[in-house]
Amino acid sequence: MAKSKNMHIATKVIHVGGEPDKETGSIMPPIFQTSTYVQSSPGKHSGYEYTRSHNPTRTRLEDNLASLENAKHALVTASGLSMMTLIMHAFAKGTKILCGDDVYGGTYRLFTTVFKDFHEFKFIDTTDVKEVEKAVKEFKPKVIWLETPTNPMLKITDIFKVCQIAKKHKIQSFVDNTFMSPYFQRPLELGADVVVHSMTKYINGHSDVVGGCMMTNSKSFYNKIFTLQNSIGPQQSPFDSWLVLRGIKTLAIRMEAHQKNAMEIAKWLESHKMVESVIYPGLKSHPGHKIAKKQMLGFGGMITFFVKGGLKESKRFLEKVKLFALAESLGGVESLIEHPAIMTHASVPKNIREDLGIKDNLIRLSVGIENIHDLKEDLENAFNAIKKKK
Ligand code: P1T
Repeated sequence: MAKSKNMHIATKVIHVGGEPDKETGSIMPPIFQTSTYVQSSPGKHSGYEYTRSHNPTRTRLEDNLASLENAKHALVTASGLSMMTLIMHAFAKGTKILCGDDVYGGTYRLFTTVFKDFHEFKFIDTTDVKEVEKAVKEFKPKVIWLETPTNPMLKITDIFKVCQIAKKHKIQSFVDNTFMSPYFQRPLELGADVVVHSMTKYINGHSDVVGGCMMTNSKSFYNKIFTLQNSIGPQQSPFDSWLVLRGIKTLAIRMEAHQKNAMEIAKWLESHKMVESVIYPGLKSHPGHKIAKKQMLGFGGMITFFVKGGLKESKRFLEKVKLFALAESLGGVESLIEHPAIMTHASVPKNIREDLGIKDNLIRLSVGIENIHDLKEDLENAFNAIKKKK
């Protein structure tokens, strides 16, 4: 087979780690549903001793993931948050971490509750490079943690510029790339040290697995995280790794389809009389549109918008959609809709939420790959239902 680094990502998702089984020719990889491996003599084995440490199905997935971000190493865990937990354990006690202010609510909760007595966090608007420079001088962080686009406000940080600052000051940089997937954004190529994903979302793409991963070119950081994963034990099950290997094969066409639908819906919402404003990186009105165009290969499938009115109107809208399912999560083939203030970002304190713009009339869409007319009709029916009840 051709060297994977020369392949297009649409080929890698199918073939890297997806090679036919050497023993039987099975075109689909076996699920090594085993906890342990037989040794021929104590300590003599084929590299697999116990599934908490290694599993051949997981290895295939890790090979695939590393190739997608053009990374040397990848490691998979049972959820996005468990990967972040391992990473937080990798830092010395008291590490200063500069973090984007609009991260996923669960990330915020993990950092500000579980790790608040271990590390020191400062949350700032990383979309403002001057703010980052100022915070680096004053706070002197050892780690910068970015999420871009952010969840749920879809704020765009210039990864290259922030990573340049990080390099100059010997700060380790991390990017949560969940919203773009490696298909639309590859932070390591823009200077980041480590990329993190919730595989639960676009990477798996079918809302049937929870998983997390990280990719890096640093052997020493990979070794650190591997040791932590082996010591703490949040490994993904062989079956779940197999499901992700199956889901990831269509990443390229799914991402294109998500983006096509999202772009059309975003433009349609922007001109809708029941909508106050729309946030989508692909719209010229988005403040980060230029940076998005520079560092992303597409704009993704996530949209947030403010419906005209308040909590009453947004609740009514969310109750009336039929095709869009009212549920947390994102990135599956089916369209989802949710209310960040009550659902995904409830663990962010109200005053901070409001400062960020996560208001009661904010609605988040994970646009699926269904027929565009059906999706628009569903939203239009829900808008009409708000009007009727007035
Ligand atoms: O759910 P889990 O696999 O543990 O991943 C957490 C996570 C990490 N990073 C980002 C950007 C995320 O959006 C998430 C999970 N987000 C949701 C469940 C949600 O509905 O936003």
